[in-house]
Amino acid sequence: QAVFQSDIGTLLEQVGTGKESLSFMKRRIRRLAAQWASGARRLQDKLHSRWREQKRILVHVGFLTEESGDVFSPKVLKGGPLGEMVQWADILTALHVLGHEVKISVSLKELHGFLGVPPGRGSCPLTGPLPFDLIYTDYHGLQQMKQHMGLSLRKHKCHIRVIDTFGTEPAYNHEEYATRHGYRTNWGYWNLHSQQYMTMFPHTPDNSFMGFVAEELNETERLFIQRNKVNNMAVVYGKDASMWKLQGKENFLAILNLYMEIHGTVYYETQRPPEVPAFVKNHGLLPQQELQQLLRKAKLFIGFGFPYEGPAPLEAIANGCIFLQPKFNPPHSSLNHEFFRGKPTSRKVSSQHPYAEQHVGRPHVITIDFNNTEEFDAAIREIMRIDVEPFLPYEYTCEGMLERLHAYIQNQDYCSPEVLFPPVNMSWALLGGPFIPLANSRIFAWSSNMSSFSSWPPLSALLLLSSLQGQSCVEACQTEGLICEPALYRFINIKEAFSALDFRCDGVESEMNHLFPAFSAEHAECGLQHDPLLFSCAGSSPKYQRLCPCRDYRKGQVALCKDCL
Ligand code: U2F
Repeated sequence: QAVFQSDIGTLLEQVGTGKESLSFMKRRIRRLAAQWASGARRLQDKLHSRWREQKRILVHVGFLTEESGDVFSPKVLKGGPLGEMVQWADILTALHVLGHEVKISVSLKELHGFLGVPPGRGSCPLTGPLPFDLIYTDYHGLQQMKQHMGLSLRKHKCHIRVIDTFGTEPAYNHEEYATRHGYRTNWGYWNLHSQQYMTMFPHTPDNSFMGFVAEELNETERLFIQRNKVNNMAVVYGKDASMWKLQGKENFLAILNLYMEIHGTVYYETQRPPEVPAFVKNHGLLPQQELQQLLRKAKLFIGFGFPYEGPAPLEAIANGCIFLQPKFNPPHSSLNHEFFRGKPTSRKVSSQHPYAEQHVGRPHVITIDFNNTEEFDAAIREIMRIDVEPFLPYEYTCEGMLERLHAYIQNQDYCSPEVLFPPVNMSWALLGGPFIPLANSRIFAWSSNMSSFSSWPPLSALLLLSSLQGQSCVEACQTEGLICEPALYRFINIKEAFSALDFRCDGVESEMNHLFPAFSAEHAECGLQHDPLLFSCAGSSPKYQRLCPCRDYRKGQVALCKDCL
């Protein structure tokens, strides 16, 4: 049984030393320890001391290994990316606090040691059982495991979870399909279940949302912040001078400067970086704790378009700032933007921080066209005028992250073969299928009279609907206030789903197509998905109306359905 633990001493010992990245992670773990402990207490109460299985977990942080080049560690104090380190520190803490048996590896040598693979002999299959129930790693780590575990990786890969910042879509993950249909990238094609990829934000329901945490405030801090907000103080998002290079920046910085005192936290060695105008008060790169203090005073946190989808805007909003960011029109994606090129997703990024735009929104987040001077000017004046309270979505609190990770660890299972295949029930033919219509809608629920199949999320969460032509299942579920749930696809990948939705099929084909199950009106053809690894919420075509498995979600915790805990 797993027992919640609030003492982080043993975790800190395990994280090791010798790299700036590890020191950064340890400082963060220490700083947030009390917050994790109280999150754990609240979750424990909520779960009423339910039995939780203790898992043996290996965390292999591939991008920090020397063997992958470790480009991040030397830049920790120089304005390089910290988002990944923030997330790994939080994952480690969450696993530890949940009471699992965690081993940490940041080198090939440690990886070999933990897996029991003899070192230095190239690809050497792991004989015997895997000594872990779960392995959290990243794309670099996956590559290393392939090289050093050889074929045995295939046998054990259902135990692997890949921390993948921006997400991987099923069409890119499926090796054969990706190669045949132009979705092959340097990263994808591992033939995992798409939900084995875990992202930093809930970018796509095809992957599991792992997340991280931001600082939580107590009542005294909240009051202090509200009393001490400086209405004309702005902090610019961007710790590296290159992030200040946005075209047209002079224009809107000049406007901002008319109204507000502008602060920056841009790394510099000896002199002010030329990209940062003289009227900006640059503090240099700050330790996380000091950045929080600055954000507590500031009213505005303003992004220039890069970095994409980082943690800092959530920290700013949690400290009572308004986040002002540019809208991207057209949206940025791997098809049109260098940064995303080669990433295994075609997701359209509609602003610098789509999560902030879509899941938080006004008054905490204002997303506008920065080239429109009048709109920009009006936004600044509005920001100075309105009062906003500090806000942190539940899913980014310690309790929220612990709750989500607990649910994944106890319920997600990619090892048993039945997670792939549709249920078969002889009596459906007589009863017309397992779907029953909800009153006054085109949505169908799973009939509870039908024999129960084991599933997580449970079948009680399943709601079947069809998309419009040209619409993805992400969008179709969203328009009904629901979320697409790929784990439930196997239940709607049956002929009976087409009849429930009143699609008259002249023919039924089973094909490898990431848009299937779907109906083609032109040919009155119904297409079932041939390969369950291709079940995909993302993807659309004007030719098809897709069949979508949707579910509800908990307020502030989009990863979990109401019956999921
Ligand atoms: C994102 O990475 P970044 O590291 O650029 O993300 P940020 O949002 O800037 O913030 C990461 C952390 O840096 C901290 C801050 C955040 O928690 O508290 N920090 C700080 O300690 N001192 C400072 O002066 C300023 C910030 C994203 F997370 C990555 O996944 C992407 O690879 C990257 C590129 O899009 O953007």
